[in-house]
Amino acid sequence: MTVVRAWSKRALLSAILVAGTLGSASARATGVPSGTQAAPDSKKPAIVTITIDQATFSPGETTVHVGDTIQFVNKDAFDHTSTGTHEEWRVVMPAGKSGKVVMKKAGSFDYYCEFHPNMTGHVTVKPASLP
Ligand SMILES: [Cu+2]
Repeated sequence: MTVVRAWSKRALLSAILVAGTLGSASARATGVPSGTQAAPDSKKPAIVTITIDQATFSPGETTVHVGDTIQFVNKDAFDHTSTGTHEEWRVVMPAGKSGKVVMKKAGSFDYYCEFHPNMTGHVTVKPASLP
């Protein structure tokens, strides 16, 4: 009786040790990939498209991050510009063409078209570190 009881205790102990080893190994395996992937993805610059159709910027309200590019695609048969209200940028889009601007400063910016001053839009530029 005492011999059997001693063996079963040892078997139980080794089962706990195996379970403990497996547990820590799987935790380590899942921890490494998520830590190395998350950081570069969140800082990758993006290209955001704003379409101009029938003398309207769409969407009229856009949020990007510092370093992102805004591409204005002019679908109209006449020229437009995207000009910052305080001349932070100026992009000319001939009929059917597109133009790009890289957002370098964080802030809140209104813009308009120099040929059609009632065409307006707004861009919020967040610091690159913020989500
Ligand atoms: Cu215009």
